[in-house]
Amino acid sequence: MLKPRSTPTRELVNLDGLWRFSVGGDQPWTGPLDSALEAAVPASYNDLFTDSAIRDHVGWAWYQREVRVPRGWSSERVMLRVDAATHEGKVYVDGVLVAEHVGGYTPFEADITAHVGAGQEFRLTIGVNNELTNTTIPPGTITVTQDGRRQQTYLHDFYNYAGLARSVWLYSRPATHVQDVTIVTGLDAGTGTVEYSVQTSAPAPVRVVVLDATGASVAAADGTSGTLRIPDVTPWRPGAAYLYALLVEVLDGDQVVDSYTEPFGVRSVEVRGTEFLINGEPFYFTGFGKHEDTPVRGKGHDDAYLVHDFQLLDWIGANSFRTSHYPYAEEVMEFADRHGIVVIDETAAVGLNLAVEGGLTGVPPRPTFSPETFGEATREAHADAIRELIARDKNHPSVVMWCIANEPSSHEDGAREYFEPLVELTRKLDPTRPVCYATVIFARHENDRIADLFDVLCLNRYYGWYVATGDLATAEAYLEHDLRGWAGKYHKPIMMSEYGADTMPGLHSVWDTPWTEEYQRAYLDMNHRVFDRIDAFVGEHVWNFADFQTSHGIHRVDGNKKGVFTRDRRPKAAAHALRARWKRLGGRK
Ligand code: GCB
Repeated sequence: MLKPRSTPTRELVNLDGLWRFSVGGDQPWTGPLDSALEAAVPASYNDLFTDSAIRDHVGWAWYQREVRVPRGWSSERVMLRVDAATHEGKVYVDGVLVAEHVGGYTPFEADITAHVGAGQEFRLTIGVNNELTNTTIPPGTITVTQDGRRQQTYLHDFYNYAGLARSVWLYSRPATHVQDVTIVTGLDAGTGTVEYSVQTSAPAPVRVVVLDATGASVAAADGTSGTLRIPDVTPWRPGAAYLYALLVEVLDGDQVVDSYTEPFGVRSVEVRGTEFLINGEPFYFTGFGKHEDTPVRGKGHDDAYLVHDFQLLDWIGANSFRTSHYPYAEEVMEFADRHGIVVIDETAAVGLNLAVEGGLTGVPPRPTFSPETFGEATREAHADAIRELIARDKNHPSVVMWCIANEPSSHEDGAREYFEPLVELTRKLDPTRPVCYATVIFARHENDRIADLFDVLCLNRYYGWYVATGDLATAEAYLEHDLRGWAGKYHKPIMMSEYGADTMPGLHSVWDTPWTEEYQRAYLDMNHRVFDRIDAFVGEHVWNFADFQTSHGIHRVDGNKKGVFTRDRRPKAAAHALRARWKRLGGRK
């Protein structure tokens, strides 16, 4: 799905700001919302209000505002685009339902031309539902308390923020228009190859031009698909981004009826043996699993935090991050493209794992993969999540790998049957990027059933935290044994996609005491000693970039404290040690 952009043939109106807001209500789209509340867009609604009934609400919440269609749009299609409605959205124009969408982290849009008039105002109501069930991605369970309140539980730790956490747009589009653009690049000595394919809404001649960063034309072609060559290409490299743009024009005779520009970078990605290659050169990932999480806004996108987070990534020597545990805002992906940060792009499939209910035994009280638990309907929702992620992010040079699940119960019966078709689907949709999943600690090389289907072994391991807590010597032995097992069994690159220790800033000790700043540092040092001894190792992503909000739990103190930065982005002691290591490594082993 194309990002809405302002072009010579398209206009864009941003609908962010304060919207009327309510939870519950009977058919609230039929008239003005009966509520004194206003909510900020973009933001999760949960932390905006002091009323815990709103924060903990399970079900539909409503946003409403008036919107005026620009008067010059009388011969245009009028489109409404919601960047994200978590987890399900319904859009009403005056009383009419114009769009419905399930999946909280991917965009959807509707052609509302038939319901609005140029220069006229309409009432826009958007319902968002935060319910998670066996057939949603991510999954969850709704229970009812003794006093009749509905409660949402889930198998991931981050808080189930909901609402309109990203922008809402009104835009105009010509009747005959560019519907989709796919760009696949390669490097052939000093020449860049650009395979493109354009989908239009109706058959029409198409012209494409490649523009370099100065706006100069460097290649051009006619037709809806083909391969362009850029001589003396400047590749997109980690830490040294360079972007070209593909200008796509739909023609009617000499007239340009639609014009759309898609930025792209020329780079290649390949897994060869135990190496991860970008532009043919071995790449070593340094960075983090992140979250979209800030005080008050929850998962609301915020450009100020975006800029600051990337400044901190640069400061600490991180060259990459994983979009744990859901697709991030498109602004984040484009920023990564422009600033040369490498991204592992993850679906929201986190928590397909009932073994976590068995505590550290890893023995599931009931099977994870079954018709009663996670079955075909779950897999269909998961397939949709993969389709929508790839449709949205396929042209980002920063994205070098798809991660289709976090910590599924890959050691259980049924895991292979569940995952095999999803890996096939991912490869069919994008044959150019490697595919991974992040492995839970219960899945060891001896009992995991799916690792051979994937390109890179991404391991989440917490030796020294959840296992061998406070005993780094034992943890070091366990970790090395575990990693050598995988390295010995598979001839694939291995990276640590999560390792971390909860740390209260300001807590200190001369001993190996969990929760202290010294312990976080010693824990990371121990991990790094082991990583450096494993040849097939291609990267390290610390869990987490920053502290983040979670649901309640006796092992959570106002959230997850494994951040290397606090929730307000101040460095803990470990940040300085990581910085020294990552600056020294410089993206190479
Ligand atoms: C994990 C999960 C991550 C959690 C983390 C933790 O394995 O993948 O979402 O936040 O552990 O800190 O417990």
